[in-house]
Amino acid sequence: MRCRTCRAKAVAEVRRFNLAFCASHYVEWFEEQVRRTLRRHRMLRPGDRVLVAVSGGKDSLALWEVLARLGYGPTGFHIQLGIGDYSRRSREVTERFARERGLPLIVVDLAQEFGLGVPELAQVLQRVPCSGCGLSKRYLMNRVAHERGFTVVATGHNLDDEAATLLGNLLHWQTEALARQSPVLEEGEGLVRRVKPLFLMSEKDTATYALLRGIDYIAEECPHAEGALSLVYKEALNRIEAESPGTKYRFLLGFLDRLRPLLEGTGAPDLRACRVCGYPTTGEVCAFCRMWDKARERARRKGLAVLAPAGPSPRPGEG
Ligand code: Q46
Ligand code: ZN
Ligand code: ZN
Repeated sequence: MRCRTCRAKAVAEVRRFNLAFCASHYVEWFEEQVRRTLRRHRMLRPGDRVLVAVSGGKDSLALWEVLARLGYGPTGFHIQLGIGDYSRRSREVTERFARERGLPLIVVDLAQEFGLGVPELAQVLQRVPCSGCGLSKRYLMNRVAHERGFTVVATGHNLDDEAATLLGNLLHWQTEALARQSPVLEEGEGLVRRVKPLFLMSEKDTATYALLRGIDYIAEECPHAEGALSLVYKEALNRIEAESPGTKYRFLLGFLDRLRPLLEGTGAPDLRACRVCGYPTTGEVCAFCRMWDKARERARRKGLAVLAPAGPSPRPGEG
């Protein structure tokens, strides 16, 4: 195999497009693809301040790297979830990445700010860890971005993630979730725009990019990811992809081009300000505030050490 640009020996292949590249032309191709995605979907606009959600895995670090190289001056945002060694190593890797590249990083420690880490939260709520964790991550990304004057949050979701989510939403006919599945979620009152600049790059593409750019990332998955249905969907799609390269790409793009426009506006909930935190919700009190209130109450009754919650932060519009 030869590089399609310079004919040197190829080291990386992109099967769905039948392309192969040497190391330097692969890196160039990857960054150009992301640049085009940003432009085509108007993800980042003049004057934007960009916050990148960083777990320490290959996708989020690759995204941070590309956005920095493209000149967007992104700030990293890492949540210390308190999941044992996995969280400790994730934080180390993220902090080292920021330090080595001189990039700004914001870290929020869940246990310090709200009193419990993800495992204790799951224990007191008697729910799977991912439910409280996912809700907290989504909420905090928006709130921290809003409070600190960022106009957009970028996440490292890749093609494999998005295709697996789409498959899951279709298998369970989650029509509201389907209507919301988009590479760009526009801003609203108290809501910062959310974008997924890597949504057309596969997991393998970002892993190759991270490797060729010398990014040291945490390869292990969160221990709670094991057994998640999303992994089963990914495996199923990988089997189809191996037989028919390009399936995931066509599956996702076909949905976004053909089906999603028909769902536009359906299931868009009426939002109002949460009585406690002021951020948008469909009910009186948002799911985040309700969950943490219940968790802290139960933890107190069980005699688990719970720190006082962080002091009030500015409500949307006041900050
Ligand atoms: S970090 Fe949190 Fe994930 Fe771990 S507990 Fe589940 S949601 S699996 S991306
Ligand atoms: Zn080349
Ligand atoms: Zn709230």
